[in-house]
Amino acid sequence: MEMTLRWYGSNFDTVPLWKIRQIPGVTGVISSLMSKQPGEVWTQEEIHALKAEIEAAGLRLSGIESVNVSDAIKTGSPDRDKDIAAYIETLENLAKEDIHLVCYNFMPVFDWTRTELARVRPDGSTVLAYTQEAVDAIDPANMFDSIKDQTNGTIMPGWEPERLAKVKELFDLYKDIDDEKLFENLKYFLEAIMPTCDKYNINMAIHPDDPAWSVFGLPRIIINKKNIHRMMSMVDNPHNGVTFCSGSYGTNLENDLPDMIRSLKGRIHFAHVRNLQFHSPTNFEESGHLSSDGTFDMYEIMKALYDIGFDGPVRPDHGRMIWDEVAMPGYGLYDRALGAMYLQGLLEAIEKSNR
Ligand code: DNO
Repeated sequence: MEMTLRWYGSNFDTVPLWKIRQIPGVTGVISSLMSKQPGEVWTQEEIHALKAEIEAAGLRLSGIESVNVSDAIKTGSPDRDKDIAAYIETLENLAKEDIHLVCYNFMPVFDWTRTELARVRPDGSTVLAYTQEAVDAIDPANMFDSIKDQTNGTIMPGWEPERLAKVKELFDLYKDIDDEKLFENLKYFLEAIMPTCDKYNINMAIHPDDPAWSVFGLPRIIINKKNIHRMMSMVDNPHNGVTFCSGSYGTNLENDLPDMIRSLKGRIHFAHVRNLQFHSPTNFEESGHLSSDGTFDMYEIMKALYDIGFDGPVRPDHGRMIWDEVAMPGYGLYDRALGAMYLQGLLEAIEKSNR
């Protein structure tokens, strides 16, 4: 496993690369061209510049999170083929720069959804949190307004203002799309891109829907073991794989995380490992990574990844805001660095006890 951190690029991230470089064991970053809209081609020059900047800081560009999929592709509208062609061109350009891992999602309208970005915990740290009651009480058009004062001036991925300005239109686009239709559109997309992935050895890693159930009546399909296996068998190709995100699948307490990991042997290309603390099945917050700070057994999660021979990039995920840091919610330096060290500690112990 390669320990990495997510980095949004110097125009978007509050954390500079040199600080990431000083976290022991972190050798790579997972990054993106944040200014690109879905459906736009990423040129080889742009990718090269990103990669060169990361390498100049002594790190590796270990993969992309995300090359976003357009709503035309997700809804299967007539112009989807144009967007798929652009997506393929981006994949080719990434491969020319020797990048072989692409994380993406197939969530309608909203990417990940949280109802609080700065819930205060007893130790004074602040964390991202979710309650179903808050979602049920809100008009989706006001979703962003309800949290916008808590973003610390940053633009959060999936919550870009230009996208949220047209939430109503987006809901209209998806009004005839149910789970079955979304599966069909995902299949169409994957079938179209797999020849390119085969040719250039690109691993596609779908990110789960977060939370792992329908919000605002929208269909959500990448939510549990059954659906993820359906997705993999409908386009049965090792390049059609998953981002295993413990914090997203873990939102549904019925998901047995170590069991899911074991069932996905060979198809996990990327891992996000973090913990959640539950107050009820639909009220949770993003705790520190340590097992005893939340609900999940982080040892069992890392052990399952180790046991299936997972050797791709792993990253700590959303961290708490601690020590007066001001950063993009979930993506400060300090708590993610603690997470990276803790996960590596678990891994060292697992490796040595297996010798
Ligand atoms: C949230 C992230 C997601 C993820 C995308 C992948 O912090 O985990 O925004 O990057 O869903 O496309």
